[in-house]
Amino acid sequence: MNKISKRFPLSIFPTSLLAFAIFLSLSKSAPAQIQDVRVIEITAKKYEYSASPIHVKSGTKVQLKITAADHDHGFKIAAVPDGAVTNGTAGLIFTSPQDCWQLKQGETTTIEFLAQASGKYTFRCCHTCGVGHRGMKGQIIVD
Ligand SMILES: [Cu+2]
Repeated sequence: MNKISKRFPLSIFPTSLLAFAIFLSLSKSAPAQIQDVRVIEITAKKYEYSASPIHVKSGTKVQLKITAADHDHGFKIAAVPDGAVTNGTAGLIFTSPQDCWQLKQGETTTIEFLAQASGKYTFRCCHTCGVGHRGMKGQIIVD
């Protein structure tokens, strides 16, 4: 009798370990089920982004994969829709916000955000790339 009561606490150990393992496997797989990520490939070249405009549905998690084809370029976009006050409620929620993403020639840069509020979001080049630099822009339209 005395022997059994001494062993009892040990028998709890494997059970709690198993519960912990189940918890870990569940918490790992959960985020993928909540949101689908839409991957959109864009090419940046003198002096345009293709394709543009880009339409996405509100509530979509978006991953832009931007490849600078011919030269270094940049990517600058406001988190609020065109015409809204700059300190207004963000419509695009960026995973890692940046003022200007640098797009290196020949490389692909990934920019991730949640398209939360509908509207037009104009993006433009923020790396001086030549005579047409100022006109190099595109649009994301959240429907
Ligand atoms: Cu430019």
